[in-house]
Amino acid sequence: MSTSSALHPAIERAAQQGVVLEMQGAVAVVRLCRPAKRNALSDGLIEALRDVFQNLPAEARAAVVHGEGDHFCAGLDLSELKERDAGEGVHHSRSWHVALNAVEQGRVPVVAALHGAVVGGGLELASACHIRVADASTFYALPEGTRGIFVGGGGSVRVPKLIGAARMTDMMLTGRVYDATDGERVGFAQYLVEAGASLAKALELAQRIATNAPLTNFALMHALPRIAEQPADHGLFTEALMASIAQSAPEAKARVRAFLEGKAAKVQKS
Ligand code: 1HE
Repeated sequence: MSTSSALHPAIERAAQQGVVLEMQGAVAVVRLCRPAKRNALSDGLIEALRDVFQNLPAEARAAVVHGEGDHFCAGLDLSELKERDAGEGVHHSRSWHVALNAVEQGRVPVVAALHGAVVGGGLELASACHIRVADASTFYALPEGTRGIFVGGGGSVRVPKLIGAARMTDMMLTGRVYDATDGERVGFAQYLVEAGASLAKALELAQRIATNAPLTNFALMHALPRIAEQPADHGLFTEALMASIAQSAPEAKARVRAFLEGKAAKVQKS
């Protein structure tokens, strides 16, 4: 792994604030580096996450997010939960929305490598990623309910899309914690691996994603979520537009030709 000297100044600043980016080939590896506080997301860390994802190096084709230490992320830094009035609270929540939108709606697909606590705002961050790989130590919770607050980092929008509003309501009303196995069963993670193996698996997936045609990745990140929320007739129309744009790209033509000429991999049972 190498830290490129040509990184955007905002990325250099982010590293000082606790979010470190290192390039591994075409994969941007983004690490939350605040293990003593279980990677709790202070305002500085949220700003740094935003800056990193808004300024990814041009060569990045996929990204991985992971946390240093024993936990992925303990959520909002509760020590910063000061006496905010309603207006300040709205702006604080909106600052999270900007940062996590930069993750979800940025330039490249993002794979979250989860382990240990994935709680509160940490779960909101994980939910903004496109793929979640959990290891056996992972657990998921939304302690906002028991802390007398509410999700504010996009959780009420993104978490129900993964597990449904009923399960999220239960988590927040009762403080229910899902372990790694049940977390995968209900839809938090698409992959479950042995303890300590989530980063390696996430990197493997990101490296594969980085070889996709960029327009395909774009369609999956930006068209699919919108189509899923459109009325069926609108969705089918948007799909037709996106499909025609993707298949008209020279890269798509070359890939299809390679298959027809027997030069591309077949689909194989895993
Ligand atoms: C923190 C935080 C934090 C740890 N803010 N300082 N999130 C929560 O309610 C989760 C709170 N955290 C925990 O339940 C536990 O810390 C963990 C299960 C994540 C990890 O337990 P453990 O035993 O490994 O660590 P620890 O001893 O609890 O914490 C180590 C230190 O990190 C300790 O500080 P120290 O100075 O005493 O060493 C903790 O105070 C500190 N720490 N988590 C601040 N979250 C946009 S809205 C989102 C709303 C939310 O995310 S609410 C949910 C917040």
